[in-house]
Amino acid sequence: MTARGLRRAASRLLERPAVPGRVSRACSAFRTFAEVLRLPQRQMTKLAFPLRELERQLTPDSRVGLHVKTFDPSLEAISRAESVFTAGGRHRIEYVSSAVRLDHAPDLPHPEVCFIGRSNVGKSSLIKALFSLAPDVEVRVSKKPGHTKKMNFFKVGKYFTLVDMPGYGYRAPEDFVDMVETYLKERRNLMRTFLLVDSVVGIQKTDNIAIGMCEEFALPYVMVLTKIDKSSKGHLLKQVLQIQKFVESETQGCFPQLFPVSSVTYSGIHLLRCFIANITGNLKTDGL
Ligand SMILES: Nc1nc2c(ncn2[C@@H]2O[C@H](COP(=O)(O)OP(=O)(O)OP(=O)(O)O)[C@@H](O)[C@H]2O)c(=O)[nH]1
Ligand SMILES: [Mg+2]
Repeated sequence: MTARGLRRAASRLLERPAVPGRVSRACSAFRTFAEVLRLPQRQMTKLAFPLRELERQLTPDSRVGLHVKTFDPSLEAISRAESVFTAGGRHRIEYVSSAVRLDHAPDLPHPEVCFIGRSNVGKSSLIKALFSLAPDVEVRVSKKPGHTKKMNFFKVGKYFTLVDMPGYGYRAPEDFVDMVETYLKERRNLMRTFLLVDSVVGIQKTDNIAIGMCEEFALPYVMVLTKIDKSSKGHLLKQVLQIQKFVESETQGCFPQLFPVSSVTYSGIHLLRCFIANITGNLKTDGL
């Protein structure tokens, strides 16, 4: 796609209506991995490794390929990664600043990861769940699409920076394309982009445009399937298989393993913490 074509496609990211989400209840349990480890085996697996649990639904001969073992850390590695996300002492996890233009973004030396996706897909909620062990950090979420209007930068001690992006699609901010496209194209320390897809509706047209953008800019990105507490196992399995097939056949830069999560039940949150700690170089890889 030419730069102009991409820009035209990107401007369509502003147009599509989002599917309204249900109001979610707050959940304070299972923030820490120690709490998850105390659960009976089956429940523990469901929370820690949602893909592994889904795999049980398949007949043995069709299991190949669902639970891609590209990133398959030990329980011990997941526990260790938690310290990166736990504020305390000199390890401060804090909001730094917001920006509507890349040249207003804070100049931080650490590796950076960002979260993109349709408005209302659950970006801010996911970040809030990831930061639930840093109670002083305020991440604002809303049931109304288009809530996050700026790029919000959070510093995770001396380890990395995390960026909450405005959503594309329905009620996206007018300057979305200039803001986000420029950020994705030019941010030098951007290490990984997390592209969130709603498990209830799967990949939508606007998601395809965002995927096209990540591919065009040769970004390494990872797909996260959100709100898995809202879907039946059967529906979730169908989505996972469809998206994994799509990633395998249609993408170059996308990590082959999908991360299903729920910011309500904390399913998949601990694994994702471990993945982020790992890719930002903050988890020793031995024992993974
Ligand atoms: N059931 C359920 N609801 C969720 C989950 N994650 C987010 N939500 C709800 O989805 C709505 C949107 O969440 P946000 O996190 O604000 O979505 P966002 O992607 O940041 O939206 P914008 O800032 O508008 O782009 C809120 O009502 C959340 O409570 C989840 O895992 N499960
Ligand atoms: Mg938001």
